[in-house]
Amino acid sequence: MGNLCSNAPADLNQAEFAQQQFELMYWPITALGEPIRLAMAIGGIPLKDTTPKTDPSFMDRKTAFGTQVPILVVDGKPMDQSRSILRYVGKICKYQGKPLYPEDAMEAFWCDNLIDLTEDMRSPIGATFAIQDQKEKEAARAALFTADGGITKFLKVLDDKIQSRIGQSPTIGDIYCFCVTNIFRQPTFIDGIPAGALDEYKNLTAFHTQIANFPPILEYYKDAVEIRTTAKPVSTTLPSQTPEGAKMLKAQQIKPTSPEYELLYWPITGLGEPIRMAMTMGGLPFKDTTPKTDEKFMDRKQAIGAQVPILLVDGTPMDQSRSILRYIGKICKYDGKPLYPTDPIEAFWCDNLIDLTEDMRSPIGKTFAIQDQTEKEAARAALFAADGGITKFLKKLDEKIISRIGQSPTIGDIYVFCCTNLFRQPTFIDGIPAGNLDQYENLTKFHAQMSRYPPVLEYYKDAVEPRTTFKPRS
Ligand SMILES: N[C@@H](CCC(=O)N[C@@H](CS)C(=O)NCC(=O)O)C(=O)O
Repeated sequence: MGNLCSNAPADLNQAEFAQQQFELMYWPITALGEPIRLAMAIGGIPLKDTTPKTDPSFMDRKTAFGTQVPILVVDGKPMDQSRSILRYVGKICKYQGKPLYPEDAMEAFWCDNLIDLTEDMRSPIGATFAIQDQKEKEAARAALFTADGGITKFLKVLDDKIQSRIGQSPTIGDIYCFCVTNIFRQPTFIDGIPAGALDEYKNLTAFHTQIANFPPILEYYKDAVEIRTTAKPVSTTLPSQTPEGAKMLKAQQIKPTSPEYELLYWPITGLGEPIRMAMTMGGLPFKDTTPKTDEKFMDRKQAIGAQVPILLVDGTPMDQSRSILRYIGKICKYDGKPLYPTDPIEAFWCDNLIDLTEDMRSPIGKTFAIQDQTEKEAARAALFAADGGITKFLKKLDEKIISRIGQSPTIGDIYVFCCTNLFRQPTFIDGIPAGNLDQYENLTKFHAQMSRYPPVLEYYKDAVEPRTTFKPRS
């Protein structure tokens, strides 16, 4: 039987997983735990659903695991990071014989892309949880749903994209989108969400009907109360594919044979560099386009209508940096091993590293909005103080990264390397204290390992600032 730390078989046998004991530790709310619960329910794998309400030792156990919930405990061993868990569960769970995380690299890309777009849509709510004053908090939340609101912007894109999912077999991307949009429907555990906030999104409504009517989902929510009533169908009439949805799906189904790759991104490292580096390590030639090398850059980006980085595969645009990175990881190998592991448990740890790195990187995001230079630099320096928002995760990363020393490189490693380099001098982000990563000995060893791979040495051999941090430090 597959043990959590051994290599689970690539050829997944549902019966085998049915013998493992799965327990999910999470709050009684839906939020980031619900997609995991739902994926397991669809896959028919029994799950012990543990909350502080059902287990008096919940908080002690969580403290002992030393991480955030949701935590999936498999045969007593903890797995954290909700979307890493979800991808793992998507590989071991099937609906009508099809894995919830597609095996085909291009199909998996569109599944990841839906998760990442949903994350862009969800994440603006995060900052509002810190607002103490109730009225102010509710006003801030309502503002996110106004015509020019931070969530509205992404809901529009999501409403358009979701058309391609009508009539398709469910994936964890669908499940994630379904659960996360439901937290913005009334009744919800988040106060101050305007009633009917999603009513104008017709495609999302059709999509909700489709997902809510899948038999295992209907069954799962049949006795749902309060916040979970939003997961029940509002109609039993299943939606049909729109012409636009059919067109999108066709564009997504292109199977590139010997394609040309072009990356559109700013000249900085940022979220484009992990993709550049993965393609370099995988020996995949690509055209590296920035506004400096293409005067039509902004027009082309505008016409595509997405944020950069954008990877063009034979002219077809793919967006969302980590979705692109996972795709590249599946089609590229280093030393004969794919950069995104094929084994579900190995892939889980690769995803887990990416998600932890995101937790570490993301606090810098809000400092970009600070106008006053002195204030901005102070806010950035504070993130690296002993109790700083980045320090907290750097410590965890430093602990975890030791397991990667001496291992074959993955896109998880590449992501850590590129994102930690953002915080080394010289960097394009001002106000980052010099030498602030020096105390992390494992990250220093890891930097030495990554920077010395022959294709990495070659790629950065003539690097100038800020890419000099990609060269070996000694
Ligand atoms: N979730 C997206 C976020 C993309 C993003 O934030 N892109 C930044 C550069 S790192 C940007 O410039 N966005 C504005 C734009 O492309 O117009 C991803 O991972 O690709």
